[in-house]
Amino acid sequence: MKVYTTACPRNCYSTCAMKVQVEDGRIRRIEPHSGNLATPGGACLKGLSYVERVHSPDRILHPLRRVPESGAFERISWDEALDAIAEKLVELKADPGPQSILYYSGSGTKGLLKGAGREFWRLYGGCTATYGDLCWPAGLEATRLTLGANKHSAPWDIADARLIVLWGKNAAETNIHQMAVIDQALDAGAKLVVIDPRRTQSAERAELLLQPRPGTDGALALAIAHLLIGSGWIDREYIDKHVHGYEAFAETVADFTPERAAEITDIPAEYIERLAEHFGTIKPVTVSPGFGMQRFTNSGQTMRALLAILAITGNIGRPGAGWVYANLQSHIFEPVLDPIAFYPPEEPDGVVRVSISTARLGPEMLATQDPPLRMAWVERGNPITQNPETNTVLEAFRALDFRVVVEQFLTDTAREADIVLPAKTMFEQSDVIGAYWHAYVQLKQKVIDPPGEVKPETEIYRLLARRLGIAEGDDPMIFPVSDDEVDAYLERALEPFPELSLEQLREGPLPAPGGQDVAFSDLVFPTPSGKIELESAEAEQRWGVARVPTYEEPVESIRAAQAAANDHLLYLLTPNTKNRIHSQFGNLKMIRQFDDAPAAYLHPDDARERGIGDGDWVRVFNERGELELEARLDNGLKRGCVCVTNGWWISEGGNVNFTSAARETDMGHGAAFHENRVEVERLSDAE
Ligand SMILES: Nc1nc2c(c(=O)[nH]1)N[C@H]1C(S)=C(S)[C@@H](COP(=O)(O)OP(=O)(O)OC[C@H]3O[C@@H](n4cnc5c(=O)[nH]c(N)nc54)[C@H](O)[C@@H]3O)O[C@H]1N2
Ligand SMILES: Nc1nc2c(c(=O)[nH]1)N[C@H]1C(S)=C(S)[C@@H](COP(=O)(O)OP(=O)(O)OC[C@H]3O[C@@H](n4cnc5c(=O)[nH]c(N)nc54)[C@H](O)[C@@H]3O)O[C@H]1N2
Ligand SMILES: [Mo]
Repeated sequence: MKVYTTACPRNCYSTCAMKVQVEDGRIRRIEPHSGNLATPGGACLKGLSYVERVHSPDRILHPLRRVPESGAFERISWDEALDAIAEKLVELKADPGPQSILYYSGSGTKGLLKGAGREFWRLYGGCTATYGDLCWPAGLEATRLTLGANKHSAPWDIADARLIVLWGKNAAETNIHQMAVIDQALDAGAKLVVIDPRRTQSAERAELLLQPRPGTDGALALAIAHLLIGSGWIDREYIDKHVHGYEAFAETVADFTPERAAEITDIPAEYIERLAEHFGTIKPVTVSPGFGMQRFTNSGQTMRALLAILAITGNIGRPGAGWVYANLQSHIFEPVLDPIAFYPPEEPDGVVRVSISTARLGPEMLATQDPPLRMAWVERGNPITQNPETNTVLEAFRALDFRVVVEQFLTDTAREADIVLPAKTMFEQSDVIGAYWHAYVQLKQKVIDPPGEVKPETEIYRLLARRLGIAEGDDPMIFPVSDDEVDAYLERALEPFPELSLEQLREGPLPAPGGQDVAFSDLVFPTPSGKIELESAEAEQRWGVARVPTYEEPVESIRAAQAAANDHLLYLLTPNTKNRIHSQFGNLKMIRQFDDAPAAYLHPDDARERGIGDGDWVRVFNERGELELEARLDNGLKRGCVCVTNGWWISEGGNVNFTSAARETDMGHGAAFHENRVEVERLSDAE
């Protein structure tokens, strides 16, 4: 038996370090690695389930071709698969041109070798790429505009906070290691406030739970700022030295009374006053906003309003204080993860790319002209399930001539493919990864050979490049294949950082060079004014929003619906859930024993009004689509909301994105799919 150090590359805050026991080419056991101080307890159930996932009988182990007549998949050889793809690529490049191919990559894994895909399509002559992101850009952009950079204090700093606000974040399920540090703070007497339309597990030890109407947090934040200013609960000296635009901001919140916010948010004014008093009288304060909250058409402005509370109370740059959103201090290699890179590319390399919005993938794929899209290549993503407006995404994929999906499992997206290529897992090729909560650089180490005929993406691209006669295809520094080539590639990436070496990373995580444990402790803010910007000219120029944070009613609000006599009167919440990462892990026995079918949670009063009882079979629907599933009653849910977790596959009956809209957030080109009005009706009784 051998034990290796590695790290989990899923799109998740924790990015746990772990030790993997390997025997006879099989992963036997996953254990904690003490080198990552943010994840001392080790991996969650999902991480432990890798012992099943990697060796699952459902894994795709060889190329597959869809038989047009029957729709079933048949096994083909790599030569057949690559020849067919190369032939298509030659044909499309000549006519109608390389931009007739969509290259779509999702968030299935982290790592530097993801760059091979971008490089291949550049060498091929271009493609249609996507800009924006499903996950976090409105908040990234709001933070960049306000603080100048996306970084936050080390995970353990929150132990020193006296007030912690989990604002639209369900850390108990999505960042479980953060909950352990929050517990330390609470044990030492800190207060926890949770702001979420659901009573989540994160609220178990909360002193205050505020349940806003979805999409209205901006109004809550502006009223709190109003009360802080009115009561003199602000840090004048800090504002004078470090805050730009305070006067303009104070003016806009002058009439944002708690009564006005109570009317908008549906939170009683006395609770708003209590939270303002907490912000005004307790120090230090850490606000940890979720990503879930910034997927509305007004959420960039909302995030700026939340940040303003911390700025005017002097809670940025001090121990135990701050804004814990996304910590990109370990993103030292990849300009890709800079929010700027989410904007439509400016083609600096001279290769023409058409670029379409990830949030509006379906409609924009269909609308693309000059040339129209003919083929798609998908890797590391499951856009049929995870992107908004599934029916349009399906229509757009089905309108193509040819689809290639590189996957580990037959997901909803893989099922739409003409050719499915088997993908490696994290254990089958080494890579260097960063994180977005702690600031460690880690080696995701190869611990077993790929099973069956699985080939890593770098090898797939090299083989295709050869077929296409792309000379650079054989360059191991572009498409590394053997273990030695991969090591050389990673060593070159590490070269500029003498603090980091592959040798050391094999033993455990290393802190990213140049990081700050207390973010902005130097009170240097890389904004145009050098200060925290409550007023931002760039916000106005780039995104067309007001220079200061303001509140706008979300486009798809229930109030607008009531005014228009629309009868879809429930907000559909589609949060993440503990035992899945989006659409991954749900196909495993270890996970299904806890959660084996999707359910729609309703407040008992909303259910009663619709004649729905616990366990009844219901239809959740709107003009964009529908899903049928079991209803469950939940007293902890805000009235007017229905909740179905995201990530269930179509074949499991739970794909929430049938109902969501392909719409962008106000900044950052994010996806505003949480603005989703639905109705629920009973179909039949509980069995
Ligand atoms: N177990 C697990 N962990 C994960 C993931 C996963 O899929 N599973 N995904 C990872 C990824 S990619 C991401 S982006 C993060 C997301 O991490 P979180 O932001 O914590 O996750 P969400 O579940 O999207 O949203 C959090 C909460 O926001 C609430 N919410 C919805 N609308 C509103 C609103 O208008 N106002 C307020 N105040 N709250 C609202 C929801 O009810 C939900 O409880 O988690 C990461 N970690
Ligand atoms: N309604 C609604 N929709 C949402 C969300 C929501 O809250 N509500 N959350 C959104 C968010 S925050 C996110 S981040 C997205 C996530 O959406 P996606 O980025 O599409 O992520 P996953 O669903 O995790 O799917 C990733 C796929 O990559 C595959 N994969 C993993 N590793 C590799 C690899 O090394 N190579 C290849 N080729 N494939 C690999 C996995 O098997 C999996 O099928 O979903 C978004 N969609
Ligand atoms: Mo995400």
